[in-house]
Amino acid sequence: MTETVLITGASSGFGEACAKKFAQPGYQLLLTARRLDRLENLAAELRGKCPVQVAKLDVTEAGSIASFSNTLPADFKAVDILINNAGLALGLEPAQEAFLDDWETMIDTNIKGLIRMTRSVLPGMVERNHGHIINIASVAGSWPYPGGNAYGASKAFVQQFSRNLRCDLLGKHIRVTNIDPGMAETEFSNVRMKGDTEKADKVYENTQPLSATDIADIIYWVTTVPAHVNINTLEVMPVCQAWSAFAIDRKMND
Ligand code: NDP
Ligand code: 8X3
Repeated sequence: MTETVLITGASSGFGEACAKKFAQPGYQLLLTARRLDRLENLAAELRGKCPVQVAKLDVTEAGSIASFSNTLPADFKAVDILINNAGLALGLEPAQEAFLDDWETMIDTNIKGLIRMTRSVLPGMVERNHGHIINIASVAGSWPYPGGNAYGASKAFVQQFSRNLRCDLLGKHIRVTNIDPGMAETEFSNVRMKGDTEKADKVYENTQPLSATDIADIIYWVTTVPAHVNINTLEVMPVCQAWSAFAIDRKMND
């Protein structure tokens, strides 16, 4: 049976690496993002390996998701694996200085986009009693850090939404997996630093971060364990990353 894999945010980073990983016999790919030119180039590269469809889709626009679903070719309508990957961080300012627009964009993309995609695909999975939803959250959803404010909170939503989906889907052959990557070198920091390449490069300076391929390999693996096995959540960091001691201010009472 050919599995249809729908990937959001397939134009770079984890999404693009997932497209390359799943591009093999037994799969067909639905690649979505806002940058259609990138998707078309990727599809041209992968079409020799498996069937690929691309669609411009902005997860922050409900209409974009509806028109995408309505225009899918009949043989691509039954999604077996949904990789809810589209997402972003904007800024690292402390909460009192952060831009409300940035917070709203993160919420619209990381939370509302992800639940819209899920709501659009899930009824079909339930009807067919078959499917796997993979939500990309982050270590930032579990562990606070300065400037993580709305980004981390949006990823905490994804983690709990993933667990709650499992409760609602009990009794169905539908799996839900939450993936929490740590520091990975993609376009993520460029987006977060709003195009300041120097600042973005500093994030990875003198480290060996995770690569997009590392994450794609993990995502592929969680879909290939036996059908009765559900990987609920998987947190992964590069070896060079760990936690730090509690921060304690010793000057406040001076
Ligand atoms: P990239 O910036 O390389 O990729 C992000 C992808 O999301 C792009 O393909 C982009 O496509 C897409 N995207 C952004 N906004 C929208 C939107 N409104 N509608 C549709 N697609 C959108 O970063 P990563 O690959 O690193 O990020 C992928 C996911 O992984 C994100 O959810 C991120 O939060 C998460 N993550 C990343 C980590 C890291 O260190 N890199 C660690 C932990 C989690 P386009 O612009 O073409 O629409
Ligand atoms: C991205 C990982 O640590 O930069 O979600 O927030 S981190």
